[in-house]
Amino acid sequence: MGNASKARARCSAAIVIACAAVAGMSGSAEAGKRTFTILAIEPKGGATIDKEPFPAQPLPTAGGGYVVRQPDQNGRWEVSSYVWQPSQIVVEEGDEVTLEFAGINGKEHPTTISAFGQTFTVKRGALTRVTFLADNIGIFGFVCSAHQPSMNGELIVLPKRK
Ligand SMILES: [Cu+2]
Repeated sequence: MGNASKARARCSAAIVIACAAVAGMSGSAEAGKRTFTILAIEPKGGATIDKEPFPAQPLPTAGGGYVVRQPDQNGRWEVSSYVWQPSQIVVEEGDEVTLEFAGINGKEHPTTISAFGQTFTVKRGALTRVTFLADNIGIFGFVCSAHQPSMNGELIVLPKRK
């Protein structure tokens, strides 16, 4: 096979993969019922001051979304942040959306999805399930008021494909 033929073969293989991905998307959307699991988690990192100095400009902790621990007696300092994982959910207009929030880190997360009239508290070790009709197109927040500015998610509602 010449170089041009090889290039064509690679190209058509890429197109097949792309088409399969699109077909998969429409397949999952056909049912109109979409369910997602969203974890409340707290990634954490740290070091000792002999290896890395404590940050001169530490993270903004006032809203509770970031936690900074000053160096302890051994010189160890830590930073963490409360986040939703994943923090973006994509659905289509008209889908019946179920979000299952799982509390992993943090005692509780008072949460609102104001665009869809949902207010609830996600507790550690529990699943909090909300179901609603995505009847508005746009980008809508799911927000934990206890952990700002980091614990914000977006529900993206796309126009329904014809
Ligand atoms: Cu929270």
